[in-house]
Amino acid sequence: MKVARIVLSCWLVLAMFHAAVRAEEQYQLHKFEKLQLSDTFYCEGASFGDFNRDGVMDIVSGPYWYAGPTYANRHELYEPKVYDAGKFSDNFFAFPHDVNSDGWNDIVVVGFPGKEAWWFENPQDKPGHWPRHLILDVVDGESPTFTDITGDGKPELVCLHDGCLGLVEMPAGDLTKPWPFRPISEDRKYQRFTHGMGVGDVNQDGRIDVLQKEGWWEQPPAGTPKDALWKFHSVDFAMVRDARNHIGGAQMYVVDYDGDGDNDVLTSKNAHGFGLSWFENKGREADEIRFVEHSIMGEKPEENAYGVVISSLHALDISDLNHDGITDFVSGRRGGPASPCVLYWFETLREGGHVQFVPHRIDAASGVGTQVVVGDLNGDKLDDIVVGSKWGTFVFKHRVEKVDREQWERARPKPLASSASSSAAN
Ligand SMILES: [Ca+2]
Ligand SMILES: [Ca+2]
Ligand SMILES: [Ca+2]
Ligand SMILES: [Ca+2]
Repeated sequence: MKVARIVLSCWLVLAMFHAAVRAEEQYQLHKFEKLQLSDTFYCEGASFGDFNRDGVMDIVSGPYWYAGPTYANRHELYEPKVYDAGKFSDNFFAFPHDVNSDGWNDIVVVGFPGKEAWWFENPQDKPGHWPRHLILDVVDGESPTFTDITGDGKPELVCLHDGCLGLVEMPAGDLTKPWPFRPISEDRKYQRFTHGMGVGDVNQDGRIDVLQKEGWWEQPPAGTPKDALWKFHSVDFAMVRDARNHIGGAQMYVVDYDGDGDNDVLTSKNAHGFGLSWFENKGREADEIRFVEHSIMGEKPEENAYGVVISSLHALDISDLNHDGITDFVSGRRGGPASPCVLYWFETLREGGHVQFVPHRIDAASGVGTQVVVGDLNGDKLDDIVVGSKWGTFVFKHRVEKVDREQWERARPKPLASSASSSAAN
């Protein structure tokens, strides 16, 4: 009895503690302080890494890296060229990585779709432009990525080339010679402006798979010969063409949104139009994972639970921004300064098995390019946002403001009438 009472009182204290923690977490506002590093259109993306080895994260966007923590001083990687915001630049993605393992972060740059990927070699604090080395002459697709999906500890450039989906792996030998491309799909006549791609373990076998707008490619088990093609699983993630023949979104993500233990998929539907959906994993049927689409946002306010419409979602990144254990995401509109370009974070909520995405507006004069990156720049455990777009280069520094319940409720995005919100969730 005594033991039971002690257990019970411990449990009560614990429950009260949890309630207090939850209440405190509930009344926090997530604010983002906008820092504009440049107002010039040099590139379509940005990222961060420590490029001068002072232990402080720096920003890379287009021809410059900006030294943290103030980003006031910038340094050229290569000769800058200014682009017309009505057109496109020659720099779509920057992926910091110590390519040559000399302890200094280099930068992999993917250019305009159908053009080259390069790596810029960090000159180790020496002045002048960074030596540039060709990785691949033609990188097709609009959302390539550079990350280790094979599990060998070295990142691969995941992209389209010669009509195929495949991997560009870092060679064991001379890294300054072009790197080999290895197809993982048959020739599907993919072209340079193919939209929508992501990586993630769709079937949870511990091997990272690759997703595109029309399905996913299953990475074979370790030890499979490297020239074996990956098994294709057809799923209509974003196959609806619009009037201008646009099809497919941007970066696609594999996340268990509904918390039922299996992996779901997030994708924008049309990187030059409208639509954003998550696809609920419904388990296997005849040995194929079946997905059911839930629209998050369409082209009319009534197609979003909060009445939000954003077009041209050409870059997304995921992170648990509010530390509630559920992965949120960041996206926005890609476009020139002629019209407003918003940046949002979408807070993922699970209530009674129902998944909701609460759209929080961060800004309306930056948007995204083709790459938006979320990560902790200053070590305060709050994920910040880095944007390179036609509007320039931006850092959105994340901070948390503790407020009372009334202030919190006032700041909360308001859903449309409940009938609209329940229909929008279907
Ligand atoms: Ca630094
Ligand atoms: Ca897998
Ligand atoms: Ca799930
Ligand atoms: Ca969260």
